[in-house]
Amino acid sequence: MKRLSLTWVARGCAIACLVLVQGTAANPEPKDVPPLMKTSKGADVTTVEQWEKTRAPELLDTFTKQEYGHRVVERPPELSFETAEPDAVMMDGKALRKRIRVCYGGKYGKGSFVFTAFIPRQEKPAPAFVLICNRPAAANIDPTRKVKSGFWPAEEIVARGYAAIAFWNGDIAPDWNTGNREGVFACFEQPGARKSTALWGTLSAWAWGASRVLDWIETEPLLDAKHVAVVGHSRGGKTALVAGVYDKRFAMACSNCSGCSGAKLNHIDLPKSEHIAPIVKNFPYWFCQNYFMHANLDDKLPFDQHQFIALIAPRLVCVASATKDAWAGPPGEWWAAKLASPAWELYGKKGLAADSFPAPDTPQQDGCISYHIRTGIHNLTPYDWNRYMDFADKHGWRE
Ligand code: GTR
Repeated sequence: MKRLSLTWVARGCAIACLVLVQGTAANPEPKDVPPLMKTSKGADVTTVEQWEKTRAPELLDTFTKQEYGHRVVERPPELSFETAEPDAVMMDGKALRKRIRVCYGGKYGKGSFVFTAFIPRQEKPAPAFVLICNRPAAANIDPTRKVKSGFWPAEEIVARGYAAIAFWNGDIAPDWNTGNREGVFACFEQPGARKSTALWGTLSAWAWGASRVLDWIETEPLLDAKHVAVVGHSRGGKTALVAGVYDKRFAMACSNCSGCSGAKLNHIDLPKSEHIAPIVKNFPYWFCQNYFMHANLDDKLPFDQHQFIALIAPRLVCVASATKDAWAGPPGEWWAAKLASPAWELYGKKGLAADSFPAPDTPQQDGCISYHIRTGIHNLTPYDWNRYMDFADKHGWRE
């Protein structure tokens, strides 16, 4: 009897220690996370100057070469905007719809895509949300509004005083494996096999498309180009972070259920979540080829997604998860947001101002990083949109 109880005491201690070290199964904690505020030479980063001159550039270089790839073009010299359809007053007179064709050309070809903007009819230039739509366009971003989808609740966005702008990712580059030879790639890269393993994948290409929409926004007096958020869900949510990191003109990036290679930290044990091996097997074309060598090394990666999110500081970031979306790894998404926060602190701001993973449907929005976990499945819903707009309101976007 005595021996038995001692065994149980020992077991209890062991479990308690494990919980302390690793967190509970429901609330796992990260392990061996690569440092954010230490340069590759081991110096502590304590000032904005060190961050901006040394640490942020070296992190950006790492993510460019190891994960998302190097863009062969940013804003191309040959870029123009055409009216794709005459402007129309819609939504019971509440919105002006513009349909714009972005035309671009490179050394090897020309391309174009059309996006839709619903602009609230108001006195002041409107702040805007640009959706990178990764779902079928006709069913989700219908410019006629005959088909309405919660994925892009344009009427609600306009009613809250924001312009609702959307484009379809497939118009920039196809979401299947063409060896990155079609879409925008084909205009700017020499046809044939790629010579470098560090060239951009489609996540970066789609984010490039969002930046071209922003180029137009800057020309449109009805819009407030200083207050533009980029939004995406899942692969689009990964893309929204890429857009926010590579284009500092975006004042906010909203990464909805983005998971692996988006907002999810890799240095955390979430067995049901997506890891690098399956993502690079199923979607090799999303990344640069150098990313493939990190398959099965998630917890040994010398870099991690909190460092990527940190590159958006001191601008605004929203990270969101859903309770039934284990594949995206919600605790990993929360932890990446949390561990990115010291970058905001350098600027005298707060990142994610919360100490623990929240209960469902209780947004954490006190700092410059917003986090919420919605009850429900992997999706982008009006609930998520309203939290993003709450956050923009909170930061004075409509004042
Ligand atoms: C999944 C993929 C995820 C996520 C998702 C989506 O198949 O594994 O990384 O991006 O697709 O985009 O819906």
